[in-house]
Amino acid sequence: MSLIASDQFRIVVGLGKSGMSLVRFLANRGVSFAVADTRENPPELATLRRDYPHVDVRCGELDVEFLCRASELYVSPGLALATPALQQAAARGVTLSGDIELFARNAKAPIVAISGSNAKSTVTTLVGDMARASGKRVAVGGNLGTPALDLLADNVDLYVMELSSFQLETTHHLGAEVATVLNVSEDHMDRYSGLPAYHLAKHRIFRGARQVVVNRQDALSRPLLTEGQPCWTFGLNRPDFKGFGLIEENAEKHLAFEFKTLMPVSELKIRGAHNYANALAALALGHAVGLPFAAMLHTLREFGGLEHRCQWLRERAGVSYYNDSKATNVGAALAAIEGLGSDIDGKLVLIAGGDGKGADFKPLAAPVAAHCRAVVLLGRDAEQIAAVLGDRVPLVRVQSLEDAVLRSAGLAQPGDAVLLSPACASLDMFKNYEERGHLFARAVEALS
Ligand code: UMA
Ligand code: ADP
Repeated sequence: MSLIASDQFRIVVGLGKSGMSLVRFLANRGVSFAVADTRENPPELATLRRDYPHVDVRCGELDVEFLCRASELYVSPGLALATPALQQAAARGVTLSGDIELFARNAKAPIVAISGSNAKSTVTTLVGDMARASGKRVAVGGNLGTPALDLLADNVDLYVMELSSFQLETTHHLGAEVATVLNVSEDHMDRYSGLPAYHLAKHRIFRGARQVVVNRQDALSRPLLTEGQPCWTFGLNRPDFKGFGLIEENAEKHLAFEFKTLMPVSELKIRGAHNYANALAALALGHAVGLPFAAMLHTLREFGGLEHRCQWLRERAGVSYYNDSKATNVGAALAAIEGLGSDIDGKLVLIAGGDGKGADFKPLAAPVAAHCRAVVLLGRDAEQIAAVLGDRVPLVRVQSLEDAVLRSAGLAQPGDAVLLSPACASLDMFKNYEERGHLFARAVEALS
């Protein structure tokens, strides 16, 4: 039974994927609603007009008087809550919510809720696969793939949800069975006043959580307030009670729980220390919801990683090529440069640059100096990266990704790796990070 009173009027603000899922949800439950979008031609407009021709849609600048006709606005994660029209509506008593809030009110199965600056998709996919291998009927989505409301169904045993800070801003009470913020580093600084505001948004994930999972090596992942819930931890150091970590045995690193080893890391297909942390986080979340170790370890042995995340493409003339197009912030690029840089015999030729989203690139300087033979820069904020790198390594400027691949192939020596890990969003030059990754892979394939 829906918890929505159908005598009240709602407005869906933003008609992208999540807006369209809200439209389906509200229409199916007979709730009266309208739609607004600041864009003249939002992506789902044609679908809405075809499937719901009677729904009132207002495109273009938001009209506060119109918004104030609603008791509750369901705001797209793509729209900042600081948008003046939304703030004016809120000041006049209209509640600002989002699709995840509605999802939480209506989900009948336990929720595994996963946020963090990086590794969300990898860990969400892993936990989903682990649950499936354990025989659970599992629904996986949220910021990753299928919008949350489209996952609601009666025959689901477990929801595994990737949640962004944008989605959490409009979520008032999630009530997850287990929640985690995997790590916190700067991202989306074009939308937040600073790291504290971004951190606060992410920590809304813990509201009403029955259990929490914390990264022992990232203090910012720890809930600010706890209510005495069970707290599981993960980290790359030795674990303790309720902890997942690494134990060295017979000169080999093993994934471990408390004081017992589970399996050697050499059995994982995904490489690099950051991926050991991801495997441990997934084990902690899975264990919290009662998944058996045998199924979870089987999944870890099978999982080859996601496309565009430090994905090996090919070897040519002794040089390996990696697509890490999903590294859309500095923290992700650092993990790739340090993880891959210390895993290979040679050096990295790094391809970076794009839309920096207001980030501070300084943390790149030391790892680039330690691991890179050269850096090939492209995109809008290339010069900002160049400014922090100075003359530590040779810098090459290019105008296209194809050119970046050609120049990198010329610079790399046998034993080296060419790594696309931009530390930036792709939107200044490409449709999205997937398009950037695919074009990179095509250019790499085209190398003679
Ligand atoms: N926009 C406007 N006016 C509006 C509404 C949106 O200009 O009235 C613009 C904004 O620039 C916004 C963009 O359109 O960024 C996309 O908004 P949308 O409402 O069309 O987005 P959806 O298609 O509903 O996609 C959203 C998430 N997008 C964002 O948070 C920006 C998707 O995450 C998510 O998969 C989807 O809901 C389903 O839940 C994408 C994403 O980039 C993958 N997320 C960020 C990230 O991972 O870093 C947080
Ligand atoms: P998200 O969904 O949070 O963006 P992904 O799993 O898609 O996370 O990975 C995004 C990027 O973060 C990839 O480029 C990947 O190399 C990097 N990454 C993966 N795991 C970690 C980690 N534990 N810490 C930091 N960066 C990571």
